[in-house]
Amino acid sequence: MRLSRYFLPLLKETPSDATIASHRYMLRAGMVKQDSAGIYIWLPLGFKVLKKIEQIVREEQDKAGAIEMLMPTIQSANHWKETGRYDAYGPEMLRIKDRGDRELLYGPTNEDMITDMFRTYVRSYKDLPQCLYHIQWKFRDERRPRFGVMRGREFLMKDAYSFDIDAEAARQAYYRQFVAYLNTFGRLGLKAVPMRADTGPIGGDLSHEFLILAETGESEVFCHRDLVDMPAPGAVGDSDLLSVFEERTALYAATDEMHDADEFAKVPADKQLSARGIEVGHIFYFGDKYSAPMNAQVQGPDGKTTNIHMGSYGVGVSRLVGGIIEASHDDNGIVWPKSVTPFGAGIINLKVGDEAADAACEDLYGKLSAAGIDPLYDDKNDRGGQKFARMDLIGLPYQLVIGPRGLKEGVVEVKTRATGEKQNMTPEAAVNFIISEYEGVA
Ligand code: 5CA
Repeated sequence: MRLSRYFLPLLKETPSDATIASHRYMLRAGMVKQDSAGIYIWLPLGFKVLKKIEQIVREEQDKAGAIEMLMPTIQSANHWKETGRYDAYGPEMLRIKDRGDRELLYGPTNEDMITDMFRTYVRSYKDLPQCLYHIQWKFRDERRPRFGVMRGREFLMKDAYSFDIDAEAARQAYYRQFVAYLNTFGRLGLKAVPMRADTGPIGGDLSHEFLILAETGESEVFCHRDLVDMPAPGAVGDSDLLSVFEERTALYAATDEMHDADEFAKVPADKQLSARGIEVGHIFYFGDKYSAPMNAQVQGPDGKTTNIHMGSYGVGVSRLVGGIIEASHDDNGIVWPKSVTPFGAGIINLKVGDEAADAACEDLYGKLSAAGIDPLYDDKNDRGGQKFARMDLIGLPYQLVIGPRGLKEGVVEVKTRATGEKQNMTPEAAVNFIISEYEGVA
């Protein structure tokens, strides 16, 4: 992409209502624009990151055997009346009436709808287990939308739903999603810690939240320090799911609501970590909380009908855009992990109109594009300082700086955004360096 042709509306001033880094940088870098409280327009740069995160979440769900589908944003109130949640959910639910006075709502989550769908088709244990997911916009009329996309009213969520014959099988489904979450957050460059959590309006008796630690997080958390740096487990076979789950949950970790001070006191003092965190995922096992009132039953091998055992598994896809920035930024702007960066590298032409600089930039732009690096070429006629600040703000992992002076020596400058390290190399070496840096990033 050529910057001169792109739509990147950067802000010079920090908007006064943006109190945390991710919110400030998302506005300043032209990623989002607030349309009304908690509702955002995703501008091209922000949308690109959102799509990359969504794709990683999707790939890890697919690897875990979940199957993608799509449910509508607008739901009939009838499903919710059947489960008793229509009244229970309260003012967070946006209730709508159509022209025929029928009660509808903008879905805050989909347990009720998917349970209704599932019971329509599935009657036998032979059709289980099953796990279905979608990545769809949700609406919750939050009392205090804040921190930009982190606590929005309209937000993008991945929500998966598992269906099993009994509690044991359902727990296995839970462990499988638990492991998929560790791998998903690992690929996003995050250290997300699973913690025992309250189930809130979703219900159930087994639940974990995945939190990334950040001073600006809304949740208060308590955990064993060693949990924070545990690497993602990678591919885990069915027979090893439980042991990964047990390994991760053996050490103390709980959110505020589930915190047990006496248990926490048993953690060695130098390993006790009390911190703030951002909840980026939340998983639930709730058995027949929805299937019982909705009569979602299957016939077992013994001919008896039983309620389907269910769980649900959410990832805050749009919240993650902010969460990743909270975890990875400095005073100059965002520092994108390679897996979700909106462009692979920036090319800065220090003297647009100079024949040698223009030709070198075009050549680098063509080569990096052909290699799938998706570069952003700053071909605008601005001052160098402005170009450097802009490129630092939007946070691409690598910057190639090309000017007539360097070219006379046969070199361009390669800057690594995260470390600030600068190296001079020939244009060919720069292209190879960047290609090699992206090897293995999936
Ligand atoms: N049905 C279940 C799981 S599918 C559910 O709705 N879980 S949840 O309420 O915990 O939401 C799942 C994830 O969505 C949360 O972990 C969080 O990352 C994200 N999320 C929740 N509310 C918001 C919000 N107001 N703004 C942005 N993201 C949110």
